[in-house]
Amino acid sequence: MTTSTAASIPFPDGFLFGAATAAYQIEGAVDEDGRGPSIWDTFSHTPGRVAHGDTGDVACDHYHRLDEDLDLMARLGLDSYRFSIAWPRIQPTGRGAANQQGLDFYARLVDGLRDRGIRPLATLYHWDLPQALQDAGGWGVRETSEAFADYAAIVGEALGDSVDGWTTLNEPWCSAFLGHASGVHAPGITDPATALRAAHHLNLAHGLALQALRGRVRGDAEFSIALNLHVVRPDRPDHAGDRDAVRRIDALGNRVFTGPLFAGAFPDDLIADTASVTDWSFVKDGDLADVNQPLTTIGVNYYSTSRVREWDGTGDRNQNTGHNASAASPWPGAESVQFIREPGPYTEMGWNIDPTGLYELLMRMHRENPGMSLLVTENGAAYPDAVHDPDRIDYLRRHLAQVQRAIADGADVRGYYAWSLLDNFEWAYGYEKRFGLVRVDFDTQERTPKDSAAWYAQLARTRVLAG
Ligand code: IFM
Repeated sequence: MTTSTAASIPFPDGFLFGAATAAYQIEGAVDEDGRGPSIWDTFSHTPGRVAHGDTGDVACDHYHRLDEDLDLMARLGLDSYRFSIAWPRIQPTGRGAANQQGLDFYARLVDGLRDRGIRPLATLYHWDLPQALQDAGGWGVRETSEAFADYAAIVGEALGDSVDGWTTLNEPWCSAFLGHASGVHAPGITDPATALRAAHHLNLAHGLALQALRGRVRGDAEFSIALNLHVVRPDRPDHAGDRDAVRRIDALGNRVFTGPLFAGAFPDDLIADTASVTDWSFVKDGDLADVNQPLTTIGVNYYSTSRVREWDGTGDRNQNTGHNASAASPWPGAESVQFIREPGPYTEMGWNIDPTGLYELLMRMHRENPGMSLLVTENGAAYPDAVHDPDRIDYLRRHLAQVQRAIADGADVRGYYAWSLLDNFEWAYGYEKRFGLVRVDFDTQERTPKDSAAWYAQLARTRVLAG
């Protein structure tokens, strides 16, 4: 293993410099042109769920400012744009006939990207489940996975000729565990057993959607899933209890997805850890084969690391996790784990900055899945509202140096998507946290590229990491 950061070596030919967004975080226009309500509409309109009562009703008004935003991407010289398609725009209740106006919007987006020489990378699901499906059980029931395959077929049929890359799900860990265990994301459920059911049904949805896409989309299309895998460190590496805490979080945060997706099996230790919560009888014969479909690419979303130790029953058990200090653990099978605040520095989210975690994750995925290419489908940082944002430039530069290091050490990393193109609706934090390369004034909707946008544009042009 080399340790060079290769700062002045150009990124490989064809390496994609992109930026990412998600539908509910930027589009607004939540009740226009036939869009139905999603779980995030319901959640954000429920008092107390989102900071300041913010909602995605208007967000960045991207739905009405599509051409302006496409021109902005062209000015930044992006090679690729990662966006998500809002399921409730395509099927307002999550089932039945397609809403043509919804499809037309994404056709305009994709055509606008191609006209500007920007490769579209479409994510089918970035958390905005149609509310009607939630009312019928949401990710707790397998019918939602089946409905997702029908949705994927509709979208693949409509856009399959012009989209280069398809990502099925964004961060299913958040959908399953933040949505159904800790409840800080929509639909706000706090039931660990439902979280595990949701994890399985998300995996199943991914596999069924891939089967639906194949044959409907271009033969050379790439297929991926974007995972926010955890880089977990033991607080006391010599302590067996802390190493077991790492194992438990690795099972619940990572292998609950990578096991079925890439090896067609749930890890035995996860099943044992969670035996008091569920008997896993919701996994039916044939499901794991359906989940374990060939993929071309693994999408890696990375922001920070986690540190854990064995919980001794005292002190703050959830440091730096955004959860109540003394609350019972929401994590099934990991009730004995304490989260310890990582050393700083931190971003505005309170997340520690450790670029080596990205390297470790890329190398792990490379080792465990030889032959698959990798994309960094999200990486970026929230900082206080400012157009001059040297901290963000530093964050991006240091993480991109670790991407180069992983490439130098053999990982087939094909691209990097900065999170995010625009300041946007940061889920339960509302508009308070700004991740954009481009500042958005949420009163006027004026877009102002930050210094980091100019820096990133230069990188996309020169392909060399400056200083
Ligand atoms: O804004 C989110 C995004 O929707 C999913 N990944 C993490 C980002 C920052 O929290």
